[in-house]
Amino acid sequence: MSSSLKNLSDFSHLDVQNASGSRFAIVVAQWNAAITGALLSGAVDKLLAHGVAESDIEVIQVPGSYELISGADIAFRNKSFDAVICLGCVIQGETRHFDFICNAVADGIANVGLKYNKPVIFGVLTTDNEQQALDRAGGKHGNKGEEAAVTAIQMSHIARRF
Ligand code: DLZ
Repeated sequence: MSSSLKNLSDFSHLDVQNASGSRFAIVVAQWNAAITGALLSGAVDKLLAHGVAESDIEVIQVPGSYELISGADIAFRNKSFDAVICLGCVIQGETRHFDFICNAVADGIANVGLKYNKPVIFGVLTTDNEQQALDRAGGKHGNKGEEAAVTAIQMSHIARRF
């Protein structure tokens, strides 16, 4: 076996401690603001903890999760970010609106990433109720904003490597 293929179970290169010099945009939706605000705090704190300068983090607020798509596009179009983190919270209601928004956002931000050839991170909670969202925004299931920030750091590291 080729030596470069020997350690395929070694993921240690994803254990990026220092992300100083990398630039990130965080696009965050206003809908369910108490929850998205907690996701945003988690993401910002995580980036700072990994050495990202405050001046290298730009926060773009948009009305709802659906607008995360154009928010991510605007971010890449205007500045060179290593990755864009999208944060939102869509809570199931009585109509099919939930499905339309969730599917559109997932597809839409993926397309933005492909368009600019840069990582876009899906930090959107899609829950049955508010409690499930609170549990994932600093509650018993952690903070998905923090996880999104770590993923952004990992992906920007990979993008720089290859
Ligand atoms: C309209 C709507 C509804 C019903 N629910 C949510 C939600 O739970 N989370 C969210 O982020 N946004 C919601 N929106 C707003 C849409 O994302 C969008 O802002 C509007 O449809 C206008 O494009």
